[in-house]
Amino acid sequence: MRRYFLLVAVAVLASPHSALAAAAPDPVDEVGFGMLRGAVIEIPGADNARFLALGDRFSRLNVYRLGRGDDRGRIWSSRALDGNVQEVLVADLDGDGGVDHLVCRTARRIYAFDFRNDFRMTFESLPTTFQTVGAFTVADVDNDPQHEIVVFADRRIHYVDGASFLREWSSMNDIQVTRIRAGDVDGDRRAELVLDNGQVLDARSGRVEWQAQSTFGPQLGLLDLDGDGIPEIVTESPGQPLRIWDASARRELRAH
Ligand SMILES: [Ca+2]
Ligand SMILES: [Ca+2]
Ligand SMILES: [Ca+2]
Ligand SMILES: [Ca+2]
Repeated sequence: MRRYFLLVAVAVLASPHSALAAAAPDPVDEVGFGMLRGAVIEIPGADNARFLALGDRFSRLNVYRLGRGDDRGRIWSSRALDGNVQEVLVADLDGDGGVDHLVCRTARRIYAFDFRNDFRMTFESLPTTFQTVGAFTVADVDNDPQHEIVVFADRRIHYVDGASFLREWSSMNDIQVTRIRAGDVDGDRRAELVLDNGQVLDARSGRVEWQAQSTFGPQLGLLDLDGDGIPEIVTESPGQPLRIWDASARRELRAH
């Protein structure tokens, strides 16, 4: 049966120390429980059930059905991956408008699971593909309709095609990144990569479009707060208040 996952707000389940976890934009609804990382997802259909995809301390990725009653509980568990799950995203890899995959990373590898086909693993990066994987996101960053897995690994940013899973592009210069998000943050109908180091890159060329006055920090999300169709960059650092940045105006919108 063909099923679609939609994203839901995760305020109830979000880690209480992270306001961004509740405010994270499509396609990311992150949650964290201590060292465990996951994402909340929803399958519209017969009962609009909600599910939680969450890594565990045994290096598996699990999907739990949420709710009350006897039908809640774990519905799927991966085999042991190469290290604990560090990030999980729900993604529309084929670019048809409906999400279809869980994509996750460990410290060394990227994995993709097709939840429309019993969570079949469709991609696993090889140890020769990347040695260390520090961040990733999923976005359409080029001219083909499928979305790309944007991977920060081995000091470079790489694009992995979401249909062929071939590496299509790698950046030239060494950088250090702990978080990547992607979206059209300036309204020019081209995707940008937003890095926690405060840089906004044109996704197709890798060129730096804007360097913010300070770093964005490890909690990084894109959210259209004013409803103009262009997401703002929302950032949060430990012990710091939420900050909001407008990449089209190239400035911070407010600071408390
Ligand atoms: Ca899709
Ligand atoms: Ca594409
Ligand atoms: Ca843009
Ligand atoms: Ca906006």
